[in-house]
Amino acid sequence: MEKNIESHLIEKRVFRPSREFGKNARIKSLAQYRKMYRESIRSPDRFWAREAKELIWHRSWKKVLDWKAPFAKWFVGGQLNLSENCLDRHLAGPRRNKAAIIWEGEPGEKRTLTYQQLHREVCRFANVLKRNKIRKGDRVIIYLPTTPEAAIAMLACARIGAVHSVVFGGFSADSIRDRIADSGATALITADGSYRRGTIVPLKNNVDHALSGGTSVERVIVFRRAGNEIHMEEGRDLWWHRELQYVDANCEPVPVDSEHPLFILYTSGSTGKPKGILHTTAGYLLGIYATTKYVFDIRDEDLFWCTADVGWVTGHSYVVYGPLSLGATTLMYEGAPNWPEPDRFWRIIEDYRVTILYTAPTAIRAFVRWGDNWVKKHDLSSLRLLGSVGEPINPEAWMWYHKTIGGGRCPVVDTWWQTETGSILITPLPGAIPTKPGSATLPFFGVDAAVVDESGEEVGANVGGKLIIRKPWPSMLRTIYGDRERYRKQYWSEFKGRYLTGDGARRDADGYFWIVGRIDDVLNVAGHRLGTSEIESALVAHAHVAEAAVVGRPDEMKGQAVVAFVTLKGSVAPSTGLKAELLDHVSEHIGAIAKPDEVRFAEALPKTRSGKIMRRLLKEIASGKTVTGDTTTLEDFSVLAKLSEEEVSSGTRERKISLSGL
Ligand code: 7RM
Repeated sequence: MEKNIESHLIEKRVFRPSREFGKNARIKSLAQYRKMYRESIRSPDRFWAREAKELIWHRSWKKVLDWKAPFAKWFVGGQLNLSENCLDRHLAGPRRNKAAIIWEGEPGEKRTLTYQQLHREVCRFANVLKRNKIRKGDRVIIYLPTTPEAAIAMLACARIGAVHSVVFGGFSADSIRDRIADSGATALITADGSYRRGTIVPLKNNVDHALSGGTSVERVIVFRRAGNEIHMEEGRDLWWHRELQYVDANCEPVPVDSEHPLFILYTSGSTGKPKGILHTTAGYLLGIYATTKYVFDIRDEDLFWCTADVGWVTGHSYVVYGPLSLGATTLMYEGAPNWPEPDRFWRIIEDYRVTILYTAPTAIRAFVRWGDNWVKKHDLSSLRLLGSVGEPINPEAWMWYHKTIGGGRCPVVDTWWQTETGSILITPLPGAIPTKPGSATLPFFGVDAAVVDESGEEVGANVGGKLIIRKPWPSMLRTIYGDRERYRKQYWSEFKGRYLTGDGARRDADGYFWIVGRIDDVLNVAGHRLGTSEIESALVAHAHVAEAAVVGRPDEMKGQAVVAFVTLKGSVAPSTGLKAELLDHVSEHIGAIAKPDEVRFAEALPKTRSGKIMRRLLKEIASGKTVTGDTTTLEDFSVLAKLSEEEVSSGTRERKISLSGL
């Protein structure tokens, strides 16, 4: 048996929910959370049935869960419609004229759609889909910027039972073509262009390339966003606004079975072709409904801003479906966080008085690097709750977020989940669960999470291992589209009947989860198994470091040598002296075992479109190889080229900022 992952960085700070926050929250105390959690694990059927009764159904379910591992069916026999749950049901009362979506474009345009208006637009666009022979079960690719039209297109698909597959607007023609081929989509919805850091991204152009040579796509509907010159293919391409002239605003929601497919979202496997993660209707809706309600404790008065792009699962669940299913107001922003200046987010929060902000560690680390002055120019006193998602958040970044953005008064919810899980699985509840910087804390209701060793045995406190989920949960993926065998193998075969997350983690003596990164990234140094996040967090805790990525390089003596790629804050220049200082710093914080064998200063780190550091590529660079693996999810190719140069010259060159997925 392999050794367990060791933990050396122990965080001692604890932040208890304020009495004020707890008083108003749905879950008010740790005791209340524990009681409900116990019930949700002992009697999941009862627990989830009670939650599901808050949704609207056309036909009630006969059975809550049918589990023939690894295939789950939730709310068997039930029928419902997701767009009806997000729209129609809010029209009867005072929410009818409340803002559903508040949108700001990168160039500065502002739009607000009330629930009534959004309902109308969704009905009209659903009629456009029907007019173009798109039927229940058909797959539709959505390749749009983060605009209300993205939400409208998604909800219109759901209204008629079509299955959407949103492709992130930063992806290339090749990625679109692969996703069309895998899904067999017959229609595609796009825009002429979108704005990114002041320039126009030629979305329609990319689509033309993707479709050249022939695909299953017969119809392309084009939303005019940027006004750039584009080609319209006769007989295939139609303008969104022209199509609207032919339809009325009456479109009854089509009731679908609970297990009717809702969407396919592609994620890159670390190797091989992208996986189409399939989510179905009732379970997914319930997962995002319950987490938006309890984790963000969302209220009618809130303005909720999740900064994710709609092309990422976080955009699906917490920009669109979660907030709308609760009748809340969701803010959408199209562009980059540093356009025209690095204070765009803080400007938006001040202008609209955002109350809940949900963003990613990669963004938070960038804000730290850009400096506090950009924040201090703005009044952020409207904020009451902060969230983080996407990567482990380094304790120093957490502390900065809490103090500088949250003014020390906002709870921080570090939410762990995956495209596959559909909704948040491990997270603090803001009025109930004390937080520790860097920990996602405790499992959400119904989530039976554990950390196990190679043989599947649960490990003791502060011992690292593999993070698994031992019971099915409503918003779990149902399969990899078109490949049930890959689904079984990838997620359910290592420990039979248990879901393998692929992440490494440990639990501390309070049962809190600390995610230490992807299992593939775990280092093995002289027989010690080390998670990457702890060494990275120690580096980020140094005053001059903005970001760090730690990887292993084969080493004859030690098995693996530790290589740290480090980016520095603002005006700090790389130097040999600083390298030595960083080595000492890690030794002091964690111990000599974790001390990097090599520190390499970099201008930027290679990241996925959603901001996750791609350690796999750094591993190849660290061992002197050329990069061979899949790089289709890489945000900025120039970063790779620069990293391969022997050493970054000193002095301050302008840094490329890679945050397009936010
Ligand atoms: C929502 C999303 C999933 C992977 C996951 C982790 C990492 C996400 C956290 C986190 C530590 C967190 N979906 N991850 N959230 N690691 N703490 N709070 O990110 O499919 O794109 O990625 O992201 O490794 O397995 S995803």
